[in-house]
Amino acid sequence: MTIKKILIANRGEIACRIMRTCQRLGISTVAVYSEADAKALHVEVADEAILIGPPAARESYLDMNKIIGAAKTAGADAIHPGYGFLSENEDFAEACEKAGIIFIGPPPAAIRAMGGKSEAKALMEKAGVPLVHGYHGDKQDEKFLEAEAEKIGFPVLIKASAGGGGKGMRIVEGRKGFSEQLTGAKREAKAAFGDDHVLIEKYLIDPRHVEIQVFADKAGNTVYLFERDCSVQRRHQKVLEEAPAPGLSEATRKKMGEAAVAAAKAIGYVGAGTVEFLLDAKENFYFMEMNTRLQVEHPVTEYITGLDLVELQIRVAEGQKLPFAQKDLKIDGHAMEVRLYAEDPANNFLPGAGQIKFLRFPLESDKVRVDTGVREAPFGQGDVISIHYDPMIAKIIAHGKDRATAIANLSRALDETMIAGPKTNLAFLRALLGNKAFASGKISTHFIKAHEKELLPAKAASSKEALALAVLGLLNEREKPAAAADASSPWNDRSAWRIGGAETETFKFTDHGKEHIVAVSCKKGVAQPDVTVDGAKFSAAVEPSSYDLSYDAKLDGKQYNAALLHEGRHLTLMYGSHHEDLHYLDPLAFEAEDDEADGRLHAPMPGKVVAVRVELGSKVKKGQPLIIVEAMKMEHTIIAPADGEVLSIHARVGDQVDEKLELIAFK
Ligand code: MV4
Repeated sequence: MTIKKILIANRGEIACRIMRTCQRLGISTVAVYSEADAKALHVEVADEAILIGPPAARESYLDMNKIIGAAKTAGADAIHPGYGFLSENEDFAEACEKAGIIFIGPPPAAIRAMGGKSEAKALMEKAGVPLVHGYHGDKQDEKFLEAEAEKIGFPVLIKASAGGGGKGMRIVEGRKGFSEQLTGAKREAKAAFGDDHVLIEKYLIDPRHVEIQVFADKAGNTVYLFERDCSVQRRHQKVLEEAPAPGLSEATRKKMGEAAVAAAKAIGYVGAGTVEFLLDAKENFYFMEMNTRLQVEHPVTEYITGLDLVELQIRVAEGQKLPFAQKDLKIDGHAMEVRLYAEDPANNFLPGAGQIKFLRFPLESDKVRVDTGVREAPFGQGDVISIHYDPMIAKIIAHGKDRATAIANLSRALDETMIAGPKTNLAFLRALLGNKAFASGKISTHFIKAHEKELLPAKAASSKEALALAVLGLLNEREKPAAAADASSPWNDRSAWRIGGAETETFKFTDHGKEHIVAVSCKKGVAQPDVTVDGAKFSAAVEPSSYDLSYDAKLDGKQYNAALLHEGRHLTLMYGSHHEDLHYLDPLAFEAEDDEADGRLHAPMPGKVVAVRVELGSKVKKGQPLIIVEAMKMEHTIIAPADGEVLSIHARVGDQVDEKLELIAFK
């Protein structure tokens, strides 16, 4: 059977990534999309696209009937589920089969076997895969579980059997806290999964998360494609992944790989899967769970093996045998991936949403790869990061001959990356790659927590160089035509610039409570102005880009490529590893744009008001919580920016609020 047409039951970067392989193989692609994604990249890239419903995932990307219906309408032979959404849903896999459509993934029974933690552990125990010492049986009464915990030895970890992502997980230090923690874990598990079954394990103090990529064909050939270290995460959300795992011995690599293959064989696995292990400092490893799908971080494995995992998935689904055996596989160099998220590291990583106003990714090469589902946005018309879906903007992946080279290549790629609009973790990722402890390979699941202070540096005062570059950006912006480039535009006539204008112009900024003055004189025209920042003179040159907000600049002979986004008094300046928010006292912008100055506080993102902690006329202290808004599964607290008094409140508990809606006025 050859697959000629695939429907991709997903969106964003993974949909685009799957289509890239399909195009190379000459397979036609069908996208599905919600109303929120009508103009999304994955829709544009696909050969055909079918609208499947409103923005809410439950009514579109998670609705099996709509997806199978779309596949039938389009006449697709197969469905690729990507990851998330329906990728690990055995009912969906079964429904595809019933409809005569190939599900590009494992058999439904294999998905089911790994669906529950307790059942999976029992199967793995039989297959000889190492487990963390613990109890994963059916008995659930408290006295019994407490006795088991005692036998295991504290500290223990209570885990929801149906769980994932740390939900329903509780560490218990000693006998005293056991009862209370068990009740808490069961309550959380019941609420999150409708199932309060738990298991108990010895708690490993500071493990690494190392997972093995496995691949199996329908003939029973099963191999491992080595490991990925995904220890660098926060709150169970992966931030950086790499392959191979730093410092892992060949002997352990082989043992882990063989254990993962045994795990896959025990459940009759077919296709791409990942067996997750915890690894301790002595290289003991323990089965955690198996993900029965392709994973977000698969590109690092593609880099070190030279394989295209999506192509292999398609070949296996067609019934072909794996074109290699274990002995043919070798690790080539080192690969590293970071996840660029719309989130605000300075505000407890609050997930972000909103329009991308400027976006530049690094050039791709044999060493740098970018997987994204959003677009470069000329003149501010970028894609919108929607609250309905995951806030991941892109994965940036680099390869090198060794770990240090991969880090250097990835750092350079991040320095070529510019994004303005929603707040992102880009500076955090740069700090991570530049961190000494990270460079030494001393990573574990507690790495981010242990190094949080170094990774979240306080905002430094803007340099003279930054202020000069910002002003060059402002000059450049004035010259930019509103519409597309026009050869006869006066913009292209560099010599005519500012005829009749003032010889010297000043620009004012405030930064860290200080005023800065930048003076510009354009005797030789805008292309070569003299720029003076707080009295220090630079000879400058500026060369605009004809297609976006960026420009090439020179300051005292040093070359920069920069981009400037100008929104009233707020400037976003990006160059090299810098992303600076500058406060420009634009004479043309209104004072009232400044929220904090006039004490009007707005919703940080669309969401629901879950608590109002103050009343009209309340006297509040700086930092005091005022209103709590729940959005994207997290609570966000709006705090008083200064001491003051509440003048008005515009939201009640239960209100659905839009981004930028004024919630409270404050004196
Ligand atoms: C553990 C553990 C320590 N000891 N189990 C977290 C998610 C869930 N799937 C399993 N997890 C853990 N299980 C024992 N017996 C520590 C974690 C853990 C973790 C694991 C992988 C990646 C990040 C993590 C962050 C915190 C805790």
